Amino acid sequence: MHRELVQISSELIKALDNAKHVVVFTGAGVSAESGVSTFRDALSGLWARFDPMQLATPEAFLADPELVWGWYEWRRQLLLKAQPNSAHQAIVKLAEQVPKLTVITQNVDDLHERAGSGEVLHLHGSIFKPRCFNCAKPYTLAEPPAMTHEQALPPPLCPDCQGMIRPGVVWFGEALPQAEMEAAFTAAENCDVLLSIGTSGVVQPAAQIPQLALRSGAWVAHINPEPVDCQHPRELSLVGAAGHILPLLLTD
Ligand code: BV8
Repeated sequence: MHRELVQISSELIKALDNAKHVVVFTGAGVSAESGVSTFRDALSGLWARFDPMQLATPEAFLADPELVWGWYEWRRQLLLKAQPNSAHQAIVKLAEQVPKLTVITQNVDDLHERAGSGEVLHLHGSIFKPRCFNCAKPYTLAEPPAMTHEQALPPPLCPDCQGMIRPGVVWFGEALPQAEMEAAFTAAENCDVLLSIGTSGVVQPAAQIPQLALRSGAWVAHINPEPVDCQHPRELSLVGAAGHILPLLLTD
């Protein structure tokens, strides 16, 4: 039988056992085993010819609101059908095993919350919190239209000012929410262990968080099927899927 051995250093286990504050920093990979395509997976259907970086911008939305709104509604509909996976559940269990755990996510889904994580710092907003592009008033979405196929959709209009409703996410070129960013950076500076789970570490300024924790004296473990190049004795790459690796880090 093929036994997949994941070398989890005894120092990391000791650091976790002694940790007073653990930070979990997640990217799209933590939702991959829920069937949610990661941000860099090829886009499908109508949007296949686009790079997500091109679509996830205010310029793209203003240029073609129906194309961009349709993409988000398609993603929202898929997310409503997705379930949290064993990685999300292991993070909830970890929170019961350490004195303090802070969850920071780049994801716009609500799978951490649906698994049972309490406060989640969303650095890139939420696909479930749309607002008016013009007056920023929050908008309550009805159930997504039954999109039988990937299609462009006209965004709803704001009941107050008739502006277009936009997804409640942070687009490229937009500032991250100040309060969440400050809380995330403070947590990274004050934690003993940071688990960086399922992120390609490309998007700034979120990508600075693991290095900030490292510089502040924490252990940093990257959990990813792709090995992550580590430059520091307290930085480790645990190669594998989050849903497989995270349960290994829990005490019984
Ligand atoms: C800003 C919401 C300034 C939208 C997203 C400095 C240097 C270079 C560039 C910049 C810089 N500063 C700013 C920039 C520009 C830009 C940027 O970073 N560009 C990069 C890409 C070149 N940043 C910005 O524009 C940011 N804004 O800085 O504003 C400013 C200040 C003041 C005033 C005005 C402006 C805003 C960035 C936010 C963009 N929005 N999301 C949406 O979702 O539609 S980012 C988007 O990418 C998602 O949130 C996603 O989470 C995120 C990052 O991607 P990952 O999560 O890492 O996902 P990815 O697919 O890349 O990787 C998945 C990983 O999982 C892989 O490694 C894979 O191996 C792994 N995996 C797969 N399966 C599993 C797994 N891991 C574990 N288990 C598995 N089973």
